[in-house]
Amino acid sequence: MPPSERLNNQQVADIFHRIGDLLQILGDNRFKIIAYQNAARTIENLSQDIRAIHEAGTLRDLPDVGQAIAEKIAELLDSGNIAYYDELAEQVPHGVVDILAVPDVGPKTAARLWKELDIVGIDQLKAAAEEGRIRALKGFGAKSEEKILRGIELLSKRQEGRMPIGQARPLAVELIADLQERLPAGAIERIEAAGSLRRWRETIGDLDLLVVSEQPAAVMDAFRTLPQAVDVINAGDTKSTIALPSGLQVDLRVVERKHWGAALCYFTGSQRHNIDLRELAQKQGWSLNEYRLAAQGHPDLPDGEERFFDSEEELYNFLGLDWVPPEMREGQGEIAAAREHKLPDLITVDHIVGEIHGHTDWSDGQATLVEMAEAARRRGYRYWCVTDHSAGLGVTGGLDGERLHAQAKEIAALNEKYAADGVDFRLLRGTEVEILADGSLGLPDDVLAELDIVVASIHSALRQDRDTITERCLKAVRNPHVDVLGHPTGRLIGRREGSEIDMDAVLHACVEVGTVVEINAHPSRLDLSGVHARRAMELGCKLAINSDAHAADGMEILPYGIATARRGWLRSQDVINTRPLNEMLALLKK
Ligand code: DGT
Ligand code: CA
Ligand code: CA
Ligand code: ZN
Repeated sequence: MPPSERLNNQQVADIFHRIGDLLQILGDNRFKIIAYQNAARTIENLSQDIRAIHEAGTLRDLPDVGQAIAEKIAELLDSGNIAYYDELAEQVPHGVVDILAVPDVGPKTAARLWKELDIVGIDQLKAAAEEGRIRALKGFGAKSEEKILRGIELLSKRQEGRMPIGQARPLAVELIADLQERLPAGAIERIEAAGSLRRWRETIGDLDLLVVSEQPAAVMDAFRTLPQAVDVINAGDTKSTIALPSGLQVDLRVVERKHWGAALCYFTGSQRHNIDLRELAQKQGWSLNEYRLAAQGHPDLPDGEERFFDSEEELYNFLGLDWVPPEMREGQGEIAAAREHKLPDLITVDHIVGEIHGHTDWSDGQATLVEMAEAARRRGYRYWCVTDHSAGLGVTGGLDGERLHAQAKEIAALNEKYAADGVDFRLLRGTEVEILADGSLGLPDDVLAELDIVVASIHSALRQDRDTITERCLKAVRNPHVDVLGHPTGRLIGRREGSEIDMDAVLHACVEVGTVVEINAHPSRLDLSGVHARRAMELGCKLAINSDAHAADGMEILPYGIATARRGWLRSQDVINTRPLNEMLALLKK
């Protein structure tokens, strides 16, 4: 078998990412760079093996894969390399590309470090930063050296191989469907993805599927021979582990029906929650494992007497607890709350009646205003606020005052039509205005004053030091026109650390002046995080959960934001876009 035979989707994607990196270092055309990056993302998100697609001759049907890229994928799969890649790689030392993995070192910096200081590797970069040699570059100082050193440290510690939940969840859903399809009806009585996926953690180490079946051998066989199983890592009678094309591993266990409650609880975790639960059981004279409770030092029962649970709820109740939603099972006080019957009534997707942050093709969105409004209506929303980017962000077609006025006319016409048709839906006028490096906003006050909702966010100069970026945010939060602080840290999960913002100071200010804080639901952001959302709620902040949709199907990712809110213990009353239009508007600053 030629070496290329073993390339998995991630490895193929990595090569296309790398072409993008090389083109950036070489200062090539922006659109070309974006084309390679998009193709790489498409490939790493595929649920099917890329080789199977190539063999079926349907590479061109993939989104973002044009003729040139399809040919390169084919070349890579057939021959094990891409001549174009080799050609580019020859022009740039290997180590220069490695440097790109250091957080906050982009291609421009890497190119300068290489050309001006001859730095061609992470070790050299580290030495240069330690010796204070980088400050010789124009625009760099002692601070930048510190930052680079911290970045190198972070890189070495970064959890390896965790997949963002936005990638892992669709894979799990598909696995479950495929497995069911490959087995006779009724063979699988129950199936659930447990582990971190069920708790909706931001990143997933591996998938943990749990099944009840009276035919474990058939289930094991179907699982291990799934087309997505590029490797079988473990093959047991009731437990197997496979690897998917992306490299993600999947555990599957088959248990008896009577073990379901205890097993689902055990394999959902988290480990900390499990430990707390086991200790509580022990105090009551029971030992808990993944199958059952067994008496151990129980006042009335002989040691070893067992209790089984059909459902998690029965297990929790037996121990005197209310059932704990999986998103809360992180060992953060949920067991105590469940014991006192004081668990919050968590927000659900159905509570959301509108969104107040989203985009159209007036800026960088893909759909028209009407298309977005109709998408919102199809979700049963009563309102949707269009918040296209302000001009000057470098985003295609950002809006200045004049274009906002033109957009206003279109919005008014649509609202009139809805009213005339007796449709209970309102489009709101807004903007996502850029918080500039000094904390001023990308649009003048008189323009902002006309809008229904102003979302203010940071997309550039994220790497300012803590004091600077906190002050910058505080200034925006305190601006009387700013209603919502959008994706407050700016992080991109697995790709970019958030800013160093002093979140507590910002949240305090939001409470003080009444600025709403966003949970951006996009699975690459989840910003605020669950931890910060809980802090915001405890401080008395008002929150909003938005998809930040850039396309007609963009609101489908809302459940990720809801789960993040649930991980932050939020209830519907903590979130303003669970309120009808007028109540929601009344909760804003102005
Ligand atoms: P991951 O895969 O790193 O995203 O996180 P989890 O939570 O899915 O962890 P995983 O896959 O290692 O194990 C799944 C669940 O099984 C975990 O949440 C709790 C339970 N579990 C695994 N190992 C242990 C253990 O050593 N002790 C206890 N109490 N529970 C465990
Ligand atoms: Ca797991
Ligand atoms: Ca596991
Ligand atoms: Zn946005």
